Amino acid sequence: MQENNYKPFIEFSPEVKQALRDNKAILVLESTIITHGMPFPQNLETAEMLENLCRENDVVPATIAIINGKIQIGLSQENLTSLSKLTSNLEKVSVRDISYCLAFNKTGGTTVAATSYLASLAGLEVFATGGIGGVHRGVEHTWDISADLISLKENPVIVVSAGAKAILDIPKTLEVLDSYSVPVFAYRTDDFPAFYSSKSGNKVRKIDEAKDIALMWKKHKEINLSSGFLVGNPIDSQYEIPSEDIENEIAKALDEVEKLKIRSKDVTPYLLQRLYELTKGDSLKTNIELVKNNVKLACQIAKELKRI
Ligand code: PSU
Ligand code: MN
Repeated sequence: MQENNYKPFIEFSPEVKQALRDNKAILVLESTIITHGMPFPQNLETAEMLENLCRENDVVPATIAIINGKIQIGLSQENLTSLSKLTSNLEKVSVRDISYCLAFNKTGGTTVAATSYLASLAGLEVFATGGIGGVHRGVEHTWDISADLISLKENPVIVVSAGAKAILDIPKTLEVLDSYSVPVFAYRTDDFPAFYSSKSGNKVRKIDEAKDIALMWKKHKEINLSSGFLVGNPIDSQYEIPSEDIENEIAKALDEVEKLKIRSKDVTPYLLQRLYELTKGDSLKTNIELVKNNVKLACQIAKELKRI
């Protein structure tokens, strides 16, 4: 099946091309986390570490980005370096931005939404990230609902994340996913995780093994369901920031967003950057640990899918 997913306008790295030929397990990674989610040099170090973690697990990493107006699936060292330098000409590419970037030779990091879209275009099915975007707190005033949720409805991709950030309204985020009929699971717990914290207090379906996800995915596709799956993977308690400990910082950062009238695609990067500053770097340490944890689980799922 892999070869006929070939699209001339997608540039695959040699490693990903070979993996497609050999029908090897591939894991998709996003790149907004590099361009807009973490400071330099931790963004570059983390991106490299995650790719190597895949390789150690016998899975080929396919980090997706737009480089000079080309859809790039699997990045070279040069690509990674240029995305990590955080220059002002790097775009945060969501689905709405892809056509613009392709037409005008732009370079940028793809969000969960854009990465899922491009992954499914290329026939790739398993994707690990840190946290997904969702319904923002105060949505009744701002109408700010991440395109990540719509992309989960529209693209058949298994997204492994540490849940939704506590900067979001998690109950409303889960309600939207419910309306969109996106299957949502949590790994070895029934409590949907809250990114920096392992629990949000919102109940979802518990799954215990990667192979259970693979089995459900097979059924999902057999009956022509076309949404993604969302797997919430809680951060290990030794690395978590309990919600009481970060709630004040979140409130402060949200207040600033309101006062400074930060809107639309700038909101999430601003909140992440401010939490990094307000927690004196602790939020970044946690962010790195949780995305690592997600890559490990997603590698298992990608391999189970090849097995069944
Ligand atoms: N979570 C992180 N770091 C990030 C993001 C999420 O820890 O950089 C990014 C993801 O790429 C996600 C995006 O898709 O933020 C959501 O942005 P928005 O809220 O504007 O949809
Ligand atoms: Mn938004």
